[in-house]
Amino acid sequence: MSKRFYVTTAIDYVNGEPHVGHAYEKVIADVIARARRSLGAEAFFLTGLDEHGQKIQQTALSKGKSPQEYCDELAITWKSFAARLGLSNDDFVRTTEPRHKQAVQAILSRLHTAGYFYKDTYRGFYSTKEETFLTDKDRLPDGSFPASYGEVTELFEDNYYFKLKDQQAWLIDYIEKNPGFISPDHRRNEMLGFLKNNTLEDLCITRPADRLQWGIPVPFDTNFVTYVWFDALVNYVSIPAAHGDPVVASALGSQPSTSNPQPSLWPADIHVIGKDILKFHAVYWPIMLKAMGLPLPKQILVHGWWQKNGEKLSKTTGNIVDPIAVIDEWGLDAFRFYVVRELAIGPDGNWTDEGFEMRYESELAKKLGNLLNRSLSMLNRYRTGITPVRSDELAPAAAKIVAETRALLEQNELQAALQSIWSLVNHANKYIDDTAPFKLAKDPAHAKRLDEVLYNLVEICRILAVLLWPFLPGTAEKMYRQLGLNNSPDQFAASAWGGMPPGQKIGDVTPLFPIKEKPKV
Ligand code: ME8
Repeated sequence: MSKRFYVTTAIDYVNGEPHVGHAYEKVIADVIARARRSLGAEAFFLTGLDEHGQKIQQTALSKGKSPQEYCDELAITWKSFAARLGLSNDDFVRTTEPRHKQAVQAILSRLHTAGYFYKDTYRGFYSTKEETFLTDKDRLPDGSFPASYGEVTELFEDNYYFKLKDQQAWLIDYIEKNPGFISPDHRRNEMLGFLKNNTLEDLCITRPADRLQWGIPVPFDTNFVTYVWFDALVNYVSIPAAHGDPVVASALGSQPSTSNPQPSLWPADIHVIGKDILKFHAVYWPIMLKAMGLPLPKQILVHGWWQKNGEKLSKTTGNIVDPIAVIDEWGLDAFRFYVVRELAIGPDGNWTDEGFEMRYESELAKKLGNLLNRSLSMLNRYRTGITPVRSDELAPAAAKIVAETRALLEQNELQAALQSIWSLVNHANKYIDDTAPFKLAKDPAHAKRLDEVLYNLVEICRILAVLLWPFLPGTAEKMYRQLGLNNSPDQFAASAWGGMPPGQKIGDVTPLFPIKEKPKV
């Protein structure tokens, strides 16, 4: 049975504030999913929310709500955030849903029966804020724990542990033999360094129910709930299982749907995550999967973190970027463009309002917007808005950039793909300057040459819409409407030269990215 291309994001903590870092990650995954669909693959894009844990329980109770009520309210904000980002996700997982909880419990039962877990008593320190146990290695030189852990309490409690000690050697071997498994390379090296220089501690996969009720009950011992990370990571397979994925169903011991057999999703093609949660994805998750008898994801794609004006994002200091405010003011595609164009997937990025406005004005309004506007206005003025006969003058230049963009999209080099697309924008703007259609229009003897130039310009605009669709879907659709085309530019194959039909009447011409008047000082 065929396999669908499957891309996921980290699932956000439901009690966090949606910020530019969350938005960036979701937009990158969306561009990847759309690019694959445009290239002809059947792609499935999953995002969602991480809803269990002590912090949620505490906050909900302090507000006089049940944790579920509290999560339900917050989930509305996050779902509308996803919609405002224009995400084309095929599903939205919430870890409090029965379909997810069932999968977590099935996995726990199977791994318990297979002897992967043991029970032991823990005595030591615990950070509720990070929901993690601390060791002496976590202490500062003065013996205290860093403030980032919040209040640290001493604990003495029983828990279940996942044996990790025997797992280190195969994982190192796997990462070494599969160079694309963790991308970019420096993150792969970071993980190899970690695995080679440390002995893995067994992973505590439960929390006692008398301390934490807001978690998935452990099926073989109801005195415990599941550790949030064990719960959260499973979303990547619980949703495929819910969609009838035969590979996951057999690992979970459930029956795949025979009435409506689905092409498999697992293994995921790409997990898009931020740099801070790499260890969970590159160490614990592969070990969990191997124990379940499931293949590993093909790639963990690790992005960097956004700052603003060179400083960490922080609600307390007010150093924030509110993606919704930016979208309200500048439009969704301007936001999507800036984050993908500004930051390659890997390094950290720095948001500046000046940088945003500069890219808006120069790259979107002046280069792309003006190209379409000038081309269509000239077609209106000189040819009553009717596309002339086909001419192939710019076909070789377009073909070269189309091929380059395709290769970059296939490698998820999104920033470079945008650079490549803008090289076609620049080429076409230079073509206007070089051929000077406004001069040609003055002399009827140049009518044929003017026809050629105008056809080449509208055809380049059409091809640009196709190339831009995964990044700026709304803009790409608008470009097609202005060109008078009724279909969607959502198929990469339409970037082949000659798609603009001669005799086509173009649509209404309006600026794609209006220049904002600056207040006078
Ligand atoms: O870690 N810039 O959730 P989360 C870029 N629930 N990305 C950022 C960022 C920033 N300033 N701040 C956060 C969790 N992120 C878990 C994930 S997955 C099974 C469970 C990224 O809400 C962060 O790196 O804290 C992560 O990939 C995502 O936002 C969600 O972070």
